[in-house]
Amino acid sequence: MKIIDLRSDTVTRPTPRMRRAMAEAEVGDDVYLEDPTVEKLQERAAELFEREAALFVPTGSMGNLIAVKLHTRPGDEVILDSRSHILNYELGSLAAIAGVVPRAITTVTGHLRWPQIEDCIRPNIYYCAQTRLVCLENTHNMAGGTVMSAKETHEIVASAHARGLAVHLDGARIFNAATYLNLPVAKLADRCDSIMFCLSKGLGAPAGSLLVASRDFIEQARRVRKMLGGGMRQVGVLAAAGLVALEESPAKLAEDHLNARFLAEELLQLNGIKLHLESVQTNIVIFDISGTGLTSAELSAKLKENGVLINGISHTQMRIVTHYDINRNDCKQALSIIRKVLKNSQSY
Ligand code: TLP
Repeated sequence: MKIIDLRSDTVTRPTPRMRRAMAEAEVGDDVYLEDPTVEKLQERAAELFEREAALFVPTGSMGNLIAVKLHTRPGDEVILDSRSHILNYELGSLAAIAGVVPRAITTVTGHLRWPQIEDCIRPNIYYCAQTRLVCLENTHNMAGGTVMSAKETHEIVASAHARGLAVHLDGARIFNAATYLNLPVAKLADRCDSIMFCLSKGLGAPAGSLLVASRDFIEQARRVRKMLGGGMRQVGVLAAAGLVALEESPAKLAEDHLNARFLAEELLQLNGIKLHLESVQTNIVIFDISGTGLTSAELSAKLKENGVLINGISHTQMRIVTHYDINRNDCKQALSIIRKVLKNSQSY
């Protein structure tokens, strides 16, 4: 049975070109700063974001944690959206390891606005924790892959800097946002003090993320990465796939977005399914199944029996993520299986 895996864009397998590049990669010990392929990837990332330097990190979570740790001191406050990845899916590492207090703001689109942020800044009184950092997420995963515009980012960064706050961008899927807006990623990162982006989401590399910032920040980040156990050795084999991903994958994202849109429009026709089409901007579709009488765990299990993998994100909500291993036919097939499974369970 063919498996159609719509759980995440992290499930992609390396392309033939990536595999060849990995096999042929020139490598060295990166802890000694001697891996030429890692150096090349870091230079390329810095160049794409028009920044001084970049650091290859094993995961997006580690990249985010290093940034939070460097921008703050224990006891400081960090403002972020209540559904952000940093707050919800990184094991509370910002509190457990960086020692900071998250100040979560509830938003509709996943994207913070400056007035909301400003309201949460702590006064400069000795008995108050001090607000040091704002974390943005573009695209916003749990809001359904929604995009923050360059203008909105610019407004927040300019205002945050004027108040002495740093801004970190969780840009795990920043290339999807750039595709949606038809802008270079550098424009979307604006003057954010640090940016993390993932090679292993829509760009399809097997592993790895980059932290991009000033040279000084990246020097410090290298120390924290080592402290967290993230100093890797002949890791050029992964960086080589990352370089290919940066070259060949951004152009493929538009198709993932069209497939997500197609799936969303078709899902909306089904009894018991609700979703907000306006939030389907990139490669993620979040939909509500309360009207089907099934829980997401039940529907997920029934779909799995039929070769379609879709995870729940709550009892009543599920998430589909499109990626380059999914084509339009896979989408059509997945839809017909969803229709069949729903029909069978609703006729009971
Ligand atoms: N997201 C994964 C899961 O952890 C939910 C996914 O399947 O979407 N920032 C954002 C916005 C992310 O979506 C993710 C991963 C990360 C950071 C963390 O990246 P990794 O998995 O490399 O630590």
